[in-house]
Amino acid sequence: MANMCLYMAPGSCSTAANILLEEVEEVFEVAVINIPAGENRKPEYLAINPRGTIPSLRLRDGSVLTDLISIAEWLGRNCRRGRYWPADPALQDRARKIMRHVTENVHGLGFARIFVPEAYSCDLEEAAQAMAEGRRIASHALNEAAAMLDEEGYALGAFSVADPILFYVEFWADMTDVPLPPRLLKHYQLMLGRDAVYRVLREEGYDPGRLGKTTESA
Ligand SMILES: N[C@@H](CCC(=O)N[C@@H](CS)C(=O)NCC(=O)O)C(=O)O
Repeated sequence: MANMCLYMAPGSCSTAANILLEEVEEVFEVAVINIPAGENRKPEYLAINPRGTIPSLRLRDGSVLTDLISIAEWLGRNCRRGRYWPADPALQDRARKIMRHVTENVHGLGFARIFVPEAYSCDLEEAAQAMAEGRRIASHALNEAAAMLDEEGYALGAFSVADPILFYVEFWADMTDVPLPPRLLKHYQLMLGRDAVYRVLREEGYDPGRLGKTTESA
C-alpha cells in the first residue's frame, strides 16, 4: 500500500495536520500546493478535493479526507502511535466544539478576512475595512476559544488533536500581531516547546526561536 500523502501549503491551516502526522509518527509524503499560483483550482487537485481547499489527506487505501477536522479526528483515532482522540465522550464533544470554533469562527470569519480581504470587498477602501473587521472578529473569537479551556495547559488536559488546531490560529495571530488572550499565549508557548511542532515549523520555513514573543491581550 502507498504511504499517506498530505496536500498542504506551508503556513496555512494544513500546518495543524502536518504537526499531527509528526506527532503520531506516521510515514507520509507531502505534496505542496501553491495557493497564490492557483494550483488548488487546477483539475489535478480538484480531482483530489473538489472544493479546492487545503489540507487533504490521502490515506493508505487511497481514500481521501478533505477537511481539517476529519483529518485530525481520523489521525487521533487510527494511528499506531499516540492515540490523541479522547475516549471520554464528554471530552470528544469538547474537542469537536473547540475545533469547530477555530475553523469556522476564528479562521473562517476572522483570519479569512485578514488574509483574503478581496473576497469581501470591491475596492481598496472596502478591503481595508474587511481586514479591520477580520482583526476584530479574530480577536473576539480567540477570547471565546480561551474561555473554552478551563485550565492552563493543553485544551483537554492532556495533548490531543484539538491542540494543533488551536495552535495554527495562535500562530497566525503571532504572524499578524493579533493579541492573544493570556491562556492562549501560554498554550501557544507550550506547543512551541514540542519537538514535532519545532520540526514542522522549520520544514515549513519558519524560525521557531522567533515565535511566541507576541503580546497578550488585556
Ligand atoms: N473547512 C476547510 C477549510 C480549509 C481552508 O479554508 N483552507 C485554506 C488554506 S488555510 C484554503 O484552502 N484556501 C484556498 C481556497 O479556499 O481557495 C477545512 O477545515 O479543511
